Amino acid sequence: MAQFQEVSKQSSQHPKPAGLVLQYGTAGFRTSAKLLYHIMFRMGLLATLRSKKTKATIGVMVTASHNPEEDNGVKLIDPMGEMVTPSWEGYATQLANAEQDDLLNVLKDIIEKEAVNMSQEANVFVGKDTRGSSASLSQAVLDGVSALGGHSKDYGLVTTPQLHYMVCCQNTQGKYGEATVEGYYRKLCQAFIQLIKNATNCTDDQKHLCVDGANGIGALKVLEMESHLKSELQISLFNDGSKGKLNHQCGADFVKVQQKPPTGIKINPGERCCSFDGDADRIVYYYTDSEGEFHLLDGDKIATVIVTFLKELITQAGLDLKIAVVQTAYANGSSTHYLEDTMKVIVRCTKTGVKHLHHAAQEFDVGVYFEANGHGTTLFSKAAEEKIQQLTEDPNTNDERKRAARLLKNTINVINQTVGDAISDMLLIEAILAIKGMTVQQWDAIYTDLPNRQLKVKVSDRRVIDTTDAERRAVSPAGLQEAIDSLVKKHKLARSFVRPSGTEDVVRVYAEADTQVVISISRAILTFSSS
Ligand code: NG1
Ligand code: ZN
Repeated sequence: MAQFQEVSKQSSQHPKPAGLVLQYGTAGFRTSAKLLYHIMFRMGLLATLRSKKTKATIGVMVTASHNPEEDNGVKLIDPMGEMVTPSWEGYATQLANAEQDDLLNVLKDIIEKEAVNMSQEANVFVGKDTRGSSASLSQAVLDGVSALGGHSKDYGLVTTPQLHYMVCCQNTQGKYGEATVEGYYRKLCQAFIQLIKNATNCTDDQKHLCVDGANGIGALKVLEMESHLKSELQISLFNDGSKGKLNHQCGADFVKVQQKPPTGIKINPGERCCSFDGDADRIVYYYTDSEGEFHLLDGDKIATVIVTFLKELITQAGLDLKIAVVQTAYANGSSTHYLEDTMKVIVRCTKTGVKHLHHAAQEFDVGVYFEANGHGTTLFSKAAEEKIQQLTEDPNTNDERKRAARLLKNTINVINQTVGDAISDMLLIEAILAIKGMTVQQWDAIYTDLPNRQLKVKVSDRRVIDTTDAERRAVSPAGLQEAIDSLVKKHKLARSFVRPSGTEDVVRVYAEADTQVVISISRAILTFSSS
């Protein structure tokens, strides 16, 4: 077939370094940019097959999120804007690792297994972040799509969540919104402005926010969006990419892991600040107090303020909806206690990686999911959205219930339900704080985080560690869990676990307690992995 000849010809221009083995992990493929040209071409091929198979538009995002500038990566987006389905992650790995002369065989194998109709049309949306390597890498994706005769639309520089949004809009024939960046700003900002009308007595001070753009795509997009906000939110943008290096000493990952403010930002005591990561799918908030002490409001605190707001509105609207918060093992124990004991909401714990949280959240009418690192969003079931819509239109509903229903409707519209989105999360949080008349200090005081540490341990083979119970317990190597248990037992309110990272060649160690116990626990792991 002519198509396959074209694939052969073009793939030789994107040759695979012999022997290189990469895996489609929690964040897709991610490594040094110079090793990724063949991967990008092949993901263009795979996205085209996926599009033919699903008869829908598929997305391909070129980014390495919070990784250093020199790295890059790629992720596939399924028709509803969600992460690609696991069986196709497997195909991605097979295709990526096929040696040059075996590529067509692997490709044909996938076509056969999935019974892909090769005469079906294919559409692929492509986006990229601001890395130096992203332009040529995304061109390789486009080459892959055209080699198999697919159509592509290049969105150029977009945040990861913006591309997820475009894919969803396209495949729902505009019901979710218009598949353009302008359409995205219009939908989110109009909803934000409607919400903010309910913030009586909001001062100019409260409308001000410092944003650390991580010297990445999020900074560009905040600038693009500003005019749509009609001064209802006044943003001072730092790390806008004009001077500093992407993610270097800044951004959400740096702030969360280092538990300190990014460089390149000027913050006055008490001022509300937030940091995006390199592709703007994560956000964390923070401030410094009058003593100069740093206070972090991470994904757990974000989930808490969102669920508090939603629960109040749902009660006011008189709706019977099942609300849950989905977390991972990294959620601070204080947040879990507060949500379960004080807020009385259902809390679920899943494995690390947003696709797991996303799926768990889909089981509820309202599912708020956040990783502690600030990646998350809120999902509303179709039935919940319909009930809310009906209430806004019901002539027999009293004013209080109607107001709550309208607020819920605008809340739904400010949220990007396809994936965690720093811009959308920021607008939602800003609206909530304004409506509740809540300062960042009051938000922070909802509960007090247990002291915690997260560190990486390099071991010879991280796969020797296997876990269970949403990664909270190690089942191998033998004796490791017992060693952790005996250390944890010695400290009040202590909890600790280890798991192999899905994105780096390291083991991650997490510990929380009323004192810092992590050092002794990581020592125990080192002893085990070297024995
Ligand atoms: P790994 O490397 O598997 O811990 C990290 C983050 C995840 C998720 C993925 C994808 C932590 C502890 N882990 O996964 O939450 O965001 O990267 O980017 O933050
Ligand atoms: Zn990211």
